[in-house]
Amino acid sequence: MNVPEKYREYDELLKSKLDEYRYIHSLGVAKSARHLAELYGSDPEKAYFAGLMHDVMKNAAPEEQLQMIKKADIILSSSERLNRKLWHAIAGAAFLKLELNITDPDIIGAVRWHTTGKANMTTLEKVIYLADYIEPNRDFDGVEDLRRVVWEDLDRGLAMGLAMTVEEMKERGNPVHHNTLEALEYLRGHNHE
Ligand code: DGI
Ligand code: FE
Ligand code: FE
Repeated sequence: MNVPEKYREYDELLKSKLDEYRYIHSLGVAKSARHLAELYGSDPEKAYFAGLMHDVMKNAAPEEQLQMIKKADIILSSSERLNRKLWHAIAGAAFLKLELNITDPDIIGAVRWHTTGKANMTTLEKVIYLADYIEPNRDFDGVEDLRRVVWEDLDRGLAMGLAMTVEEMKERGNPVHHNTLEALEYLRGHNHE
């Protein structure tokens, strides 16, 4: 009903793998990603699909996530191994590649980097990172400000989203992943003109 007919089998898969909260969030990310892609010149269909699938491994048991990562021959860095919140993005990208035979590197990258971001992101990667942050079901202090900036300017929105994550991690006493810091530094280095 909610998801276009051509994605029906993926919709069924998500319904079987995700709890209701995460499923509804995924639909929100898909729709926001499509709108952002239309606005910022990325492929709207790829954006919808990547948004739909970005959290596909989020509700899987940690052991299952690690298994999927191992199956894809990915070796986690020590900082990634220590933070299991980061696993679902890596495992999700591996799942798309290995189980769904998705070969588009931009779609795989968008899922892979949706939690931390990284330096020099593609437009699709930025779109998924931010759609995850501002989809309509998100409700946290500052989300309205972030939405406004994201709809005005993708890179300023990205810098704001990344900075909010850094602040949040500091408040919670969690280590900030180096990819998140590198994403911010990269944007700062490219914003002097
Ligand atoms: O999967 P979602 O909840 O939709 O969102 P997400 O993939 O951005 O995951 C958010 C979680 O990941 C949240 O609990 C905080 C954590 N996280 C994001 N960036 C970092 C991080 N945790 C650490 N330690 N360091 C980070 O840089
Ligand atoms: Fe996620
Ligand atoms: Fe998400």
